[in-house]
Amino acid sequence: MTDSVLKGAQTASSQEVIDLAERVGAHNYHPLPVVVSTAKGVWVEDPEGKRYMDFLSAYSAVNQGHRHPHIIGALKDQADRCTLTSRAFHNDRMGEFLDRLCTYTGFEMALPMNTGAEAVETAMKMARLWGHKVKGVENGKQEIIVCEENFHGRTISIISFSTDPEAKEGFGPYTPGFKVIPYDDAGALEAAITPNTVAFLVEPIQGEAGVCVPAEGYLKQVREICTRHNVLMIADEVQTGFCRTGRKFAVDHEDVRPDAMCLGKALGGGVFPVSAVVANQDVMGVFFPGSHGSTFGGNPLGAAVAIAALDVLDNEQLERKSRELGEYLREQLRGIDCPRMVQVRGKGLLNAVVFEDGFQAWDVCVALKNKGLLAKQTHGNIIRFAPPLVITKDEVDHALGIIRDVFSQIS
Ligand code: IF1
Repeated sequence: MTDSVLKGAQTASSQEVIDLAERVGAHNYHPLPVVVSTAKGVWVEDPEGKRYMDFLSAYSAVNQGHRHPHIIGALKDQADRCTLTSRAFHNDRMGEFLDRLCTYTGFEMALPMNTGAEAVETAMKMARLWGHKVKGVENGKQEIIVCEENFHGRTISIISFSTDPEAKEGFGPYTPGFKVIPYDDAGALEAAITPNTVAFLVEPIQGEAGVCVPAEGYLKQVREICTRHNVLMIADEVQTGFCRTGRKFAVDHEDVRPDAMCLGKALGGGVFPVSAVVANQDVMGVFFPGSHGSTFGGNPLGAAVAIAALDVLDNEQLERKSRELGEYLREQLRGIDCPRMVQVRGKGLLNAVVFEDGFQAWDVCVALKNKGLLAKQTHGNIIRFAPPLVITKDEVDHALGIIRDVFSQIS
């Protein structure tokens, strides 16, 4: 899997790499003690040549697998032509990219950004402007409703409505204009809406919360309530989008059309940060020149990569693979004899194994790593299993062998 040229180039040991990063890097993460130096498909390799299966997929940014040849080809091709123009000029790839994205999502317009958090910020600005200009809410009074245990990114405005103390405490003053309600509770949404409510921002499956799948019918009820009160339903599909959950988008499981979707992660095919908001003209039409933007948003390199990333989803039938292999993976995980495991949940290849309250899964993740599988715990007692969607059934079986091995040792 490793290109021979790269092999010689990497000389530092894993420990040296970790020590250097710990010394000069801000300590805003606590990663597993593993260094990835090369990667292909489902597999990654450390500087010592040990191979691991990637069951995190960069938090679902690598749905198409590491270094997919079609995407890398598009990246190299475009790198040889033009990489950045800014939006002061047109580039010859952005329109084609947004057209492909609109076709893929079924929306009329798209606004390109770079990271998921920027897509969420963009959607919230769009909702506030729409609320003012179209719904007639006085500027400064617009309210956006969000859910407890949400994760939408790391900007000041986004963490202002986080309910995770680690993400929020100490970063005040906070941005006003948000109301927090329980997740998976349509009644709470209805009760929270006022004449000033412009939008409900929701993850169709909550990722960071531990892959929390709402009750069937929740998103349909949300859609109905938002429509009745003239409130925008904004789905954050940054993590759940692009076939991760076994449908193109997680809202598709309930055949729900939100008014806007925030997209990111896998839109960049695991190689380049590309994000976007999609909506119809009646909502996105509120933007005018000067109202929003980004130096890198819509850049031709990202556009070329995103087009190729969308190609791969279709060409390799990743929607179907994600659905079928996800069902198989959950069924097999449920069959593992491990008394401290209390639940296996998820959709498609976005899955979590929940252990008893108070269980510390860090050691389990280290044991999985030592046997050749990379996964990360969340909330201490939950382990996410979310491999690239290009994984084969044989590879899933190989992973299950490692997981069975490790889980059966848990006392
Ligand atoms: C970190 C979790 C995943 C997201 C949703 C927007 C964003 C994210 C639904 C922002 C980002 C990340 C970022 C990463 C950890 C992570 C994560 F553990 F927090 F929940 F994916 F599982 N909306 N999710 O999940 O996108 O700006 O990062 O591109 O450490 O922040 P971004």
